[in-house]
Amino acid sequence: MLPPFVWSDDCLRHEPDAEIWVGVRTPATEVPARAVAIREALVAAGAREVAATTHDDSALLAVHDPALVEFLRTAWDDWSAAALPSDRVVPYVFARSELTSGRAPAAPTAVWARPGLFAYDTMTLIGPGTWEAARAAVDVALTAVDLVSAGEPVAYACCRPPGHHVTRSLYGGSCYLNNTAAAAAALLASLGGPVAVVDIDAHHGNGTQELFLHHRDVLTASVHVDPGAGWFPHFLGFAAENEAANLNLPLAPGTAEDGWLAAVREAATFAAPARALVVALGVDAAAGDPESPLEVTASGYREAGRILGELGLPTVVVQEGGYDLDAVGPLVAETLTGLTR
Ligand code: SP5
Ligand code: ZN
Repeated sequence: MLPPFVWSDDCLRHEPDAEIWVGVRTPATEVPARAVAIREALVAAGAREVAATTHDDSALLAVHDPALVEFLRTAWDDWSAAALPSDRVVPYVFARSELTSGRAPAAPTAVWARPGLFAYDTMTLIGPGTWEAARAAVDVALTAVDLVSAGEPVAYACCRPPGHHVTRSLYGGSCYLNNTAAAAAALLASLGGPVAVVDIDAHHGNGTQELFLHHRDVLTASVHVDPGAGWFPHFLGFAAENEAANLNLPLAPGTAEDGWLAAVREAATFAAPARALVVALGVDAAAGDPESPLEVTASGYREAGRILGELGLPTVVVQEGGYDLDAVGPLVAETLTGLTR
């Protein structure tokens, strides 16, 4: 028996089409078909679908700067009204804090300069429907929290766009709002702390780490490909960032089952003192995924689910990455099967 999964059609409204990588427009990999494929696999496996309900902004504003939320809410309308020669919102200047010696940067007059206040890469484009989908993804995650708060042992948020790369005020890495962090904040409010976030996406959960770094009631652990080997998010995700409430477990490119599961076990041990668990479930660590060099199999994902399920904690699973369209559905189904007890 699989846990219930939460769904919103609005998550399909974000169609980035492309990402700008090294200055070149390349095809987007974070596409609506990902969520459709996962939903299909879960329905085929007999999982119960629960419609997302709308939530006010309180959990969202517990983790994000209101200025980021307001920018994302209005960015596409402002951009399209400016009739720029680009069909997506993309930054061309970046308001780095050292540019202004730490002073708050001026609010730019030009619409085309505004993304530089909040974006940290050029790959995370905003178009029509991006806001609606990103906000719906938060509602999906919070509805999964509601199910678990009401006594469901495990619930899965089938959401996109993903969220774990977003900090309090900066978006990037194909992410706009941090669904995982909002779920952790809501779970902390409903069940009490500490809450643990175990992030098994192939990439470091940098946004979630930075959001909760000094928050003793949210333990964050991340198992990911070593950014020091040349992988996103490049600037962080190293073991040197570990402290009482944060554990990074970077792995060499090519790491398969054994090494990955050993790290998942370490993350689970770190999470064990918590009262509730959020799993940031990226299935991009699988062999064959176009965005990562890790080599985990479907049975490895099932075993990871089993390891995390053995903690016996109320558990919200939030979808993050995973870009092999033929594989993402079965990988999520395997993980949830392992988690079910
Ligand atoms: C949520 C998530 O898994 N985000 C990962 C974003 C990592 N993207 C890094 C992309 C680096 C360049 N990709 C080249 C392929 C161009 N389509
Ligand atoms: Zn990822």
